[in-house]
Amino acid sequence: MLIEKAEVIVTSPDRNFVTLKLTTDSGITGLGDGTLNGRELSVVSYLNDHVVPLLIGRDAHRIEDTWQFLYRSAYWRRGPVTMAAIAAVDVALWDIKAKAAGMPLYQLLGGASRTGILAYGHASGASTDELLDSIRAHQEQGFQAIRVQSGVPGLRAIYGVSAAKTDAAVVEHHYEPAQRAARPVEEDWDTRAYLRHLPTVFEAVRHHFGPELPLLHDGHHRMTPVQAARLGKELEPYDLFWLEDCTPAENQEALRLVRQHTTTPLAIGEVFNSVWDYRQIIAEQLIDYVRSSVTHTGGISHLRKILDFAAQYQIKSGIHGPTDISPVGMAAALHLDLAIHNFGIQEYMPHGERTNRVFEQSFTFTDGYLHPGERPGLGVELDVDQASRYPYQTAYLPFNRLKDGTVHDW
Ligand code: CS2
Ligand code: MG
Repeated sequence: MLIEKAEVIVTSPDRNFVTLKLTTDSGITGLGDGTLNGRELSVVSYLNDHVVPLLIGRDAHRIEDTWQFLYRSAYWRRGPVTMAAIAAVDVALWDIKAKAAGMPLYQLLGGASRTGILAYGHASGASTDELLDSIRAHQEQGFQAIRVQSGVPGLRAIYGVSAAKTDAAVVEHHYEPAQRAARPVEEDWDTRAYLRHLPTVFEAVRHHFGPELPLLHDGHHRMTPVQAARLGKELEPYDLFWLEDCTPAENQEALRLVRQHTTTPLAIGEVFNSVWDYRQIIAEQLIDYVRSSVTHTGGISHLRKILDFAAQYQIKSGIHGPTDISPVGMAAALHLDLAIHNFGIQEYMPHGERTNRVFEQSFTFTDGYLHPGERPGLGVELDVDQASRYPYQTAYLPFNRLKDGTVHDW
């Protein structure tokens, strides 16, 4: 079964998405997600100019060989653009193989290891009262695990909290951090104010919702190691499911200091793009959850390798699933979530109505659990007519400046 056609489809229903569609000489098609928030066009060029010409005529069944060819023949290795492009090819080929086998993809990955995939939703609020309402709204939608992000007194707008004063439930479903503008938007940040405020937020949340509800928080790369150690320790009484991206993890040794001071579980990796980014923090058990998405780590083939490596150190999955992972990338995650043994939890930010019209999906969300469905392949089809209605729009993630004007991680 040979690859006959490869199309890179860019569409922007609720936000920009990059989708690779492969068509084989048997007529079977496959989809892969290559969306890289704020740098989508880089992946489009990488695919169109340097990958698509090499795919035509290749045997669609040779997934591993295609992966190794694309990874090694480029000479320049790793990085978010390269690995998102390779991921799009990898996932499209897995979609094709599963359709050819007449099975949902998870069956080719070892079959189901569980009946459902525990999801967590994104509750947030500029104030603690708004946050409590958002948590209630997410519980009413069925979520049984909830990420908590709060505004900080004195700061205008910060990551994870929508500036719009709309109904919390609706806002969270359409909170899209990338903003459609010619330049990135500047937001403000003050770590000391954040560190003073956050424990009071979790005190209020535990007071209102009790000790059982799994709560997560995303530090979003903004703290130094000692600040992360302090926050992890101060949040221990609130028994978090995880504290995510507590410090920028290019410096992997930094997690040793955090680990020495706190037993709050740590999740890292959504900006990582290969197993080499994880080598030290997995081998030294400096984290508890692997945060990468299928889309940003070279696809199902490579993220599976990372998760199998992590399993040897009792580290679990926490696959990245914000709205900038397309329904194709999300479906790939769900098939992997269902099959692997060391599953932890799945992030789930529901896409908007326009996106769901472009991508027809078979997954379900019931009582807090996701399931990819039983359709052959990924279970996602792209409506090219709908997609053509929403052309690409320049959009960037915000960035932070401190009070003195210094640029800071957002
Ligand atoms: C966040 C992401 O979901 C998360 O954990 O870190 O929403 C992140 O901000 C976006 O994916 C950036 O594009
Ligand atoms: Mg995150």
